[in-house]
Amino acid sequence: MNRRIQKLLFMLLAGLVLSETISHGAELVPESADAYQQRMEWFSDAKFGLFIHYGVYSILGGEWKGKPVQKYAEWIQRWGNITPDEYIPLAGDFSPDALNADVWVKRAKDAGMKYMVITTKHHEGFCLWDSALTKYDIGEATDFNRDILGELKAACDKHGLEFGTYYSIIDWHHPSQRAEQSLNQTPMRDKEAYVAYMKGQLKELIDRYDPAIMWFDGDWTRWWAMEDGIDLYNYLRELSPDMIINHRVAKRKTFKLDFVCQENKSPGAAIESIWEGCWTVNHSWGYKKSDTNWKSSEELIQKLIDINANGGNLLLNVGPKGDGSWPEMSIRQFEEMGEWTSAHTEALYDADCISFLKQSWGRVAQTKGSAPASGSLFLYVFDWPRSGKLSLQGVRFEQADARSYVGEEIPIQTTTQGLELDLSSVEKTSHATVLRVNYKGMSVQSLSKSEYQFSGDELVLQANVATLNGKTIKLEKNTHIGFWTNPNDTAFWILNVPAPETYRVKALYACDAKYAGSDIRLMIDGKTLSATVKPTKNWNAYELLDLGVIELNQVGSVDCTLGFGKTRKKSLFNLKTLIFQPVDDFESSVF
Ligand code: FHN
Repeated sequence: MNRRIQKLLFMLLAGLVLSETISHGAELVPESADAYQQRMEWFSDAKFGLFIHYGVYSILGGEWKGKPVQKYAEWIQRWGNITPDEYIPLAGDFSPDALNADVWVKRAKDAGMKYMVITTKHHEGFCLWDSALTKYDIGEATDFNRDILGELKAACDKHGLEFGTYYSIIDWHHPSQRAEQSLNQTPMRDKEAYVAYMKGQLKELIDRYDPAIMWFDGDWTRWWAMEDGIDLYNYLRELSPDMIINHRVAKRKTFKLDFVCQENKSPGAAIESIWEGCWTVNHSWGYKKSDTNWKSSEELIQKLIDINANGGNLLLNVGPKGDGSWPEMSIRQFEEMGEWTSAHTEALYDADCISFLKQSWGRVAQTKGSAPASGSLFLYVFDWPRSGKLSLQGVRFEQADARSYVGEEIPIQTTTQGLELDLSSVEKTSHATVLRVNYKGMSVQSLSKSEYQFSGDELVLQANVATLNGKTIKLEKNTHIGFWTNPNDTAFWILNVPAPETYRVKALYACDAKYAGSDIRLMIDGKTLSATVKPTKNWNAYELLDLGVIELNQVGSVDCTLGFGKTRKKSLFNLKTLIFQPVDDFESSVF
């Protein structure tokens, strides 16, 4: 059994998960640890899934009246200030004639995916199935007479994928929330009626399509409380006892069952829940013509390995065009991912998280069934060592041998650090080379204490993804930004905000006493945070510097620029990471 499941089971048995939930005034239906484990088993082994954002917004492709609208395309109604009178009739143009469910699902299967989740109703409120509870759906608001969810479910059954349905708690179309002029406010006028509507629709989805996952979103809205989520969770568990529900059914910051979703971010370590990372292949979730911010296949493959090595599944998104065809780039990304995954099925599906083994050159996992007494490790090499010698650090073996993925022996040497593999005769594979180490008697040599223990809820900006502007500033050893000496030097990131929230911002930095004392200034979304750099022991001793609290009240991307403030010493600091920790007692004032 995988370590994170063991831990979660322990928590369940100890009543920890339950007591946390009960303190919010509602009680979860009881479920034994064994039953929970069984229900989650396929999901824990799945590793890779397909996310589809598809709705009326897909027709617009992120443009309104001929002009691109900022941010996520599925939010166009809001960011384009489109009134309901203008938006609702657009559904009449929804005619996905090019949607071929078999082709969609086959693409996912060939990429290595084991499940899919499709937006059956996103925030816009349009339903992709013919619901008896609204006319704003594919059955009545369009002339398109196909049951696309039924077709996708059948294609998933045929190709052996699990079928999941996304359902937004926020609904900009339902009369309880519809705003008259714009969407700057989404009030709640009749919660009882809306909850009954949701329950009725969710029952329809379950009765018709028997989804393996019910994937919620929009839980941050002020009128949706923890007890509402628990009540809905219980209702669904009764309707479909084997179905898996994501934690956004309640309040994502507190509720951890059945699994936790990390959006466009990776925790960088295993977390104490079963989890999934959902990621876009460019920037927007819904199809956006102007969004050319495509991730490379290498980035996507390494993301999959990274998430899996930390015990999560990758749910990778595609935003099909209005007619149901996929953007060419997504098709190519999927094909290229499939080339790697089909050549490495064992390294993908037979691997378990062993996240204490952190290596600078890539990731490590263990084969299922491995134990400290004997087993084997997969090494996923992202950065090929220039010396040709790969150092596996922090671990000792009584006996070990190393092999290439196809079984050729690799010379090894035991060092004070761990094991050194001589890769001179090993052929490099594009995107990530997989090696194996078979061992007897593995012991962890040193658990190097990291400067910051991530809880998994933070947003993180790493040094190596910053755009650096200025004369002297540069990225050193791929780990930190240094040589920050010129007053105009700045680091720039785009931060993805998954839900409106207040964050405490901290910098993981080092600064020798001789240089400390500059002011730093962080500009985010038109707001500014500042702090004065305090000395740390030396240039390599990293500590946390508190920059204060900031409210980010919109979903999507915001610009972050970091540089010198008023007071300037010879150097600013060395910076590894900017960490955004959600502040607990925040309630969104926008939604
Ligand atoms: O607002 C949505 C967004 O449009 C998208 O659906 C993502 C996917 O996880 N979820 C929300 C933001 O958290």
